[in-house]
Amino acid sequence: MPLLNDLTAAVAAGKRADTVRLTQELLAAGTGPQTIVEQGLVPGMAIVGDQFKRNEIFVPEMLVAARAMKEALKLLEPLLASAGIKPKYTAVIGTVQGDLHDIGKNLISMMWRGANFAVVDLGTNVPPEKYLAAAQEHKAHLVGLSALLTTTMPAMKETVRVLKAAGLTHTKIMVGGAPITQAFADDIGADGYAADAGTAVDVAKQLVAVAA
Ligand code: B1M
Repeated sequence: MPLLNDLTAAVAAGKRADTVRLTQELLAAGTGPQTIVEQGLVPGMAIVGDQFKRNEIFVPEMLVAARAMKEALKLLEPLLASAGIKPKYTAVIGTVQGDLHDIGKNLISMMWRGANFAVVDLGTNVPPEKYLAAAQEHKAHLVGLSALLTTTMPAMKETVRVLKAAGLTHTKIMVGGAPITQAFADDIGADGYAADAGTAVDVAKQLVAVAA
């Protein structure tokens, strides 16, 4: 549908006013809110994620696109809620204990929302027990840990240990952040690792597909 394609392009370009207008036009034309999310907004954020992975765009452009999507979601969320439609997968995310950096974590959170995950953001300086409680409470398919300091990498390791020890069978753990590598992720027993926000969406989708 041309309007859905226009919406995808508007989100990818971070055009907030166009994104809202096209969402309103699609609703007025009788398009369901779920279709608008899945076939209009989510593909737009997927384009942004791919461009970011290829270094064609940078953090500011991603933030602008995510804000455009957020404005459209404000219109759609009440309609989705009243129709009882929820995202299929839930993710919990936070920056590990002792670490106050949240710009990267917020980007991942926005990109996961853009991929139609329900995201519970625990903020920064999150102790292992808080991740565990949130994963249990929200029956999370995915728990995301971010760390920006070499000094907080042990907190990431401890969080993975606590989550694994709890035996959450359908919850996968994904880690990332500037000092984190695939080798470290493997070493601490995480289920997945991503180096950037675009890859974090691909890895999240792979992990939940296995967990579900
Ligand atoms: Co801090 N800081 N900082 N800092 N800071 C770094 C990380 C540092 C490398 C700077 C430096 O020395 N060159 C250094 C760490 C050195 C090290 O550990 N080896 C450092 C330090 C030392 C500190 C303090 C200790 C400084 C001090 O007080 N002496 C202190 C620590 C406070 C604390 O956390 N307890 C501190 C404080 C701060 C500010 C508060 C001033 C501020 C944070 C503001 C905020 O986040 N709200 C800050 C900032 C801004 C930085 C730099 C400049 C930028 C970090 C950033 O936001 N990058 C950083 C130096 C740098 O990176 N150039 C630095 C942009 C962001 C989009 O990237 O977070 O890497 P990033 O996220 C990426 C990927 O890593 C990945 O995807 C994201 C998007 O591509 N990713 C994931 C991240 N999380 C992921 C999770 C995933 C998957 C992928 O799955 C779940």
